[in-house]
Amino acid sequence: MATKVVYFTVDGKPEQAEFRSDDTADELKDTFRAAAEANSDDILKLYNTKGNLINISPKLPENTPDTRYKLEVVALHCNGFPYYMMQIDNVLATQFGVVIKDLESRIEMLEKKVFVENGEIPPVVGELKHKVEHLREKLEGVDHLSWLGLFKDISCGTSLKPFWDKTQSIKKTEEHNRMVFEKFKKISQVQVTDEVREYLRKPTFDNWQWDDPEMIILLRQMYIDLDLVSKFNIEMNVLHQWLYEIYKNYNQVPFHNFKHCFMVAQMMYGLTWLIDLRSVLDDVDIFILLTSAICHDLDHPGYNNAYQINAKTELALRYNDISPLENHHCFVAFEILQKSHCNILRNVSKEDYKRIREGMIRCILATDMAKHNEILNNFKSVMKNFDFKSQEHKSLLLMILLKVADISNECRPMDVAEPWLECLLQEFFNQSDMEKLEGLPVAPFMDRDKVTKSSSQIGFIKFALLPLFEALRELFPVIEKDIIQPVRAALEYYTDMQKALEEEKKKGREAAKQRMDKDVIKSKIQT
Ligand code: LUO
Ligand code: ZN
Repeated sequence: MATKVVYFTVDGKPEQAEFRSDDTADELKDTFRAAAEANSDDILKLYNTKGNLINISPKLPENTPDTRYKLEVVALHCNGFPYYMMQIDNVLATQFGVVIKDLESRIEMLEKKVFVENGEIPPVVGELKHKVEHLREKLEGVDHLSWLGLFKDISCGTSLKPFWDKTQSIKKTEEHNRMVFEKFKKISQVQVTDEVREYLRKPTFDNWQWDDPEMIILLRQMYIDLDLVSKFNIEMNVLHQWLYEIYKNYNQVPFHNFKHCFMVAQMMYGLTWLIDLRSVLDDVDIFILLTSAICHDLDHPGYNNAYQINAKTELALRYNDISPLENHHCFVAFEILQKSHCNILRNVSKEDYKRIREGMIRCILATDMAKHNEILNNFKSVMKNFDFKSQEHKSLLLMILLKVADISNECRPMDVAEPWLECLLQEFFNQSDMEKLEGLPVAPFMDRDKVTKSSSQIGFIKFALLPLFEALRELFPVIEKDIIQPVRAALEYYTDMQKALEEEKKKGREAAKQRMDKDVIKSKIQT
């Protein structure tokens, strides 16, 4: 019986295989599997010298050592990670089309096979088709996926390069950062007008009118106008470098980006003046509040703790599922301060540094909403006889103030707050789409098929925002008019929106019922 020899590479290693022309395709595949040390359910892909995928069968034409085929193994599953995600690497544009086609043709074959045997297509095949279609849409439009894997080590012993690619993530590009820094340096010589400095202290401040370099200047202004630059001997160029490092370490995600950092800092700044916090807190506490607000979401990936934990990302692993994101934000904040040229703490005393570090860690970790009720209850318990001399009472107050600033969008004018809700829901929907694709649990308030703006806000305002703000009002009644009233107005706005939505649905149901009744009557008349 004639035998054939084919030459190929696997993982860059030269191999050759000999087989008989009456061998079956599977036997030939097993030979290739053995050469690639792949297991039985891995997918094999053979490319000819032109880079085209070719079928593995005994009809495979013989070749020579210098026209080798290239064999690739696609691990079907690895750490529960579906193989199509393994395929996505920096040659995404060339490969993923093949992977999706691979998937679609396999489903086609499966559909035919099942139809022939059972005379029908079971729903599961239809669902699989839908999922692959959805995946194609997601991947074709995706620009956040590669970030997803930045904290997910998926190499797990396969020959495939990890699919994420650090240049292709939600990180800002070098030229984008340089352009922002150039404009920032240019305008940093300009004095901010008194009118803008006044406006900057108001909860009505509208961030949508300002670009990133301008917001960096306004953050600098906050340190100047709170006398923190002088009190902590911060050299101006160090402050500039620190603000620029902060800017670079916020990512291009829909909600938890540099604008959110600015908004939380601006709300903290506004509360400082509205309540006159400097009359009850010392400079170190004021510094902790503003600096924690600026640092509190550093390097946020746009996927929350539940995702990090369920998807077993590197962050969840590193922080043992304990507030992985907030721990990471805090780590990045102090990693930046390790660099002398942007260390705004480099001239503070050892004891001030210790207080500042302790205060920032406590405040940033307190922004984990999973700790919301625990922190609020602790604060309420000390509220009864709050002692501004007690360090424990004051540190609870600082945590509450940062939490208030962090989730306070709804106390802003509707045309400032509503776009923020859209950004938030966009980020939540990106996450829940990905969770559906990966078969991970999906939180109802993130599911695009379940959430409406009004439904998400009514519950949130009633059960998270108002209880928090009303607790703070016990200590500082001055926040009633400028902070709490606008939130009540927002609650009314979303309640009315919800009622209108329900009316619509009711009308829709009634119209459908009338149509049905008419059809029934018509059919009765015809029979
Ligand atoms: C609360 C929160 C957590 C993570 C990320 C963003 C937010 N924020 C908001 N959530 N920040 C501001 C807002 C806001 O105005 N609305 C909402 N609304 C919905 C989506 C919601 O219910 N969020 C929510 C509620 C509780 C929770 O953990 C207990 C996490 C998110
Ligand atoms: Zn935040």
